[in-house]
Amino acid sequence: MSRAGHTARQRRRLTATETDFEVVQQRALLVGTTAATGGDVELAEASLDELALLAETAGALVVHADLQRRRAPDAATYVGRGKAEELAAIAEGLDVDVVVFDDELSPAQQRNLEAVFGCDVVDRAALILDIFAQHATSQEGMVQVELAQHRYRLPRLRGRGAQLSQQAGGISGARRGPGETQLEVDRRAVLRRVRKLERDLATLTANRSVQRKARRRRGLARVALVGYTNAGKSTLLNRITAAAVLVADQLFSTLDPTTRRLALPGGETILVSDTVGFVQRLPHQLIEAFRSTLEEVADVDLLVHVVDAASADPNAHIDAVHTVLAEIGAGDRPELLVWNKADLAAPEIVADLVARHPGSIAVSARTGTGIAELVGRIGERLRALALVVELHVPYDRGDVLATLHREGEVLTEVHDGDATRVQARLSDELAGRLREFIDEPSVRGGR
Ligand SMILES: Nc1nc2c(ncn2[C@@H]2O[C@H](COP(=O)(O)OP(=O)(O)OP(=O)(O)O)[C@@H](O)[C@H]2O)c(=O)[nH]1
Ligand SMILES: [Mg+2]
Repeated sequence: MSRAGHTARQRRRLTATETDFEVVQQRALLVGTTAATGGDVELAEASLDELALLAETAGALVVHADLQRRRAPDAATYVGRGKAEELAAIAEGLDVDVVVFDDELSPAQQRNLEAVFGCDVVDRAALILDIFAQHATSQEGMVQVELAQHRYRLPRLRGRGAQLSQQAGGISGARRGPGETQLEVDRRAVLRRVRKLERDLATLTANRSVQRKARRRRGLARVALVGYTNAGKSTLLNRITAAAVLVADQLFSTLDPTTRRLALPGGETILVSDTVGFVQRLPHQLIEAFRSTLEEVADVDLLVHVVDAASADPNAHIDAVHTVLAEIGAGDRPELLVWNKADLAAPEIVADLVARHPGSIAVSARTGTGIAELVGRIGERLRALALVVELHVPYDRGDVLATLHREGEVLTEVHDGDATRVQARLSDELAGRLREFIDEPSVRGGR
């Protein structure tokens, strides 16, 4: 056991006895490698920055971050034993309580690394699950997070059990030690809990779909604010609906979708939902567990994709969001790209972002700049989505097809002769841009 482990424990004990209510921040050391990003150094750096933000959101103090160039993870210790020992010395010197790896660790790697470091070792998925657990407030959110945590831990139980059994039996290869029996008991208990949670979730999901049907019957158009975590979705919803949605400067402050009514200048009422923020490499256990919540997104008429214009790499955030959207079956929804925090970013950068993404709009949820225009644009996009046009897209214009899929709603796509015939709902603005490909007079089609 290293000194770092002891001091951490002592510090926790001191807190409990001497200063009852003080919360001690865990001191965290972060480890990233290029193995997690297919060798790409820049991506690995961005991912490590994001990990630091995640660690801080979880309440930790990041005291050191280490990026290692590595082609592939080491099977036993992820970074290689020599490197792990070197990092353990740094961790001891900095009095580290927890080491966070920016990738998924196998149960064996995690166990071996804990032995080397003499303190807690967690991976990116465990950290994100932790944050979700801290922030879930609704019944459904809490059930979903607990389910994801159990699914994450189940395969790791076996690792721990094997270790216990080896300690108890003392002979490697002894498969039926007392630890193994305890392991089976533990596994059964967890599986029982998982099945109960799945039943609870099924009931809650059924309620949700009843609510959704009722909304549909009322015939209101539906819009969802989606985007990378901390992009300003909740602030923007507050701004455009004057709704009392929780706004906080932390990641994942919204775990439960909040839906608000919004009156458009034209007089029609629509529904706008806030959603959980996305990050790169969201643990698949979480996506599974949150599927019912996220499915609502696959069902809306228009996605308002909020991007932090002041972030270091907005395009990486956009890609991460598109990946999650595709995973939950919402990749085909029409999207309105909104550059938020225009007050923070340099004006020329904002202008460049808007120019590079035709149809996008810049706003500031904080100052209110561009909000009226955004509301107008949402109304226009929704009305125009009822406009059905036929297009003739030559085979060498994959870019036009991509635009149609991203900004319009493609209804049918037939390949004939030298072109693709597409029937799609488009906004007036997009129809104007693609005028040369439109070959049928527009018709109004109801939804
Ligand atoms: N300067 C500036 N800050 C903003 C703007 N919009 C939001 N913020 C701030 O950004 C932080 C995150 O805002 P939220 O609205 O909680 O972001 P979110 O996208 O809902 O985040 P999650 O729900 O945690 O994924 C808060 O501190 C907001 O005050 C803006 O236009 N300008
Ligand atoms: Mg939010």
